[in-house]
Amino acid sequence: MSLSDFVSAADSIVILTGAGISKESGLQTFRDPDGIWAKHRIEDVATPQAFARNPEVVLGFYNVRRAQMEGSNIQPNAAHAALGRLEGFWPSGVLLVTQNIDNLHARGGSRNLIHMHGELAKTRCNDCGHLFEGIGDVETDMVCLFCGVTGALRPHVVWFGEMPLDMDAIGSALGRCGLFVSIGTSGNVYPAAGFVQEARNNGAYAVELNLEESLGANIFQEGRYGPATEVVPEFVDELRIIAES
Ligand code: BJW
Repeated sequence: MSLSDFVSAADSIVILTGAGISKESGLQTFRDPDGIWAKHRIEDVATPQAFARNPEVVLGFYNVRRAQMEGSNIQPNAAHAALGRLEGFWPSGVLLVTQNIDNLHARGGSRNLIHMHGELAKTRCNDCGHLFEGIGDVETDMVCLFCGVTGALRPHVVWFGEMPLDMDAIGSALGRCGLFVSIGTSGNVYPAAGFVQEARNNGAYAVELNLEESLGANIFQEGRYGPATEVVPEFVDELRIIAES
């Protein structure tokens, strides 16, 4: 059996990505042994309560990660680029939903892109909700230039207990896609970890591309395991053959 037995060019595609796709670009994952959660406690840096309790620590955590992301050594890799190409040739629509807050998918050429956990390059005022782009480091004494409130600026990211972004658009794409692909995510965090079941309930074929089996690996009909820079371009090449046949 091959992919073309389950997928046709008439199927729209939803792709979910996680930190594993950016690992080979030099950004850390969360739950691998050398990951971010091995050095920081979630309760200290990734909840609204942490920000209320100790905004300096939370802002500092994201200032460091923003500076890392903006380093000249951090570039989109072959997996990001392959997904950018896929959007260009696939005839029936590709929606890329990323849990990542880095900017590597856009820089890799993807345009139909939802950042469901927000974007590190953006800053939001917790008071008026205004979104600012590209203002760099955020400090507690900064004033929102939109509403004038001091100390309310925060990274535009989704912390635990907060609602992920664009869930309606994601839900409707999951409801009509013929192929669901999950790449580089451990399947620990909901609602993203539930997308595969949602897509399958609606009849989609589901494929996991990851370094190792994720928590929900048994829900996928197919799994291909290896570094994203190898398995993703190979998979996209197979989709190109289907698109052209
Ligand atoms: C490679 C590779 C290579 C390595 N190539 N692969 C019980 C049941 C259901 C839900 C809940 C529950 N209890 C609590 C919840 C809700 C909670 C949740 O899911 N908790 C779980 C821990 C149980 N979820 C939420 O709170 C979410 N909101 C929500 O549910 O809203 C509804 C609601 C609102 C109000 C009240 C109540 C409910 C929000 C989740 C926010 C997640 N935020 C973070 C941090 C913020 C952004 C940031 O700082 O970057 O998002 S946590 C962190 O995990 C980050 C990631 O996006 C997310 C997912 O991680 P990811 O991408 O999967 O990374 P890893 O490290 O886990 O996995 C990497 C994988 O790559 C591994 O498998 C490697 O093997 C692989 N890999 N190298 C390919 N080279």
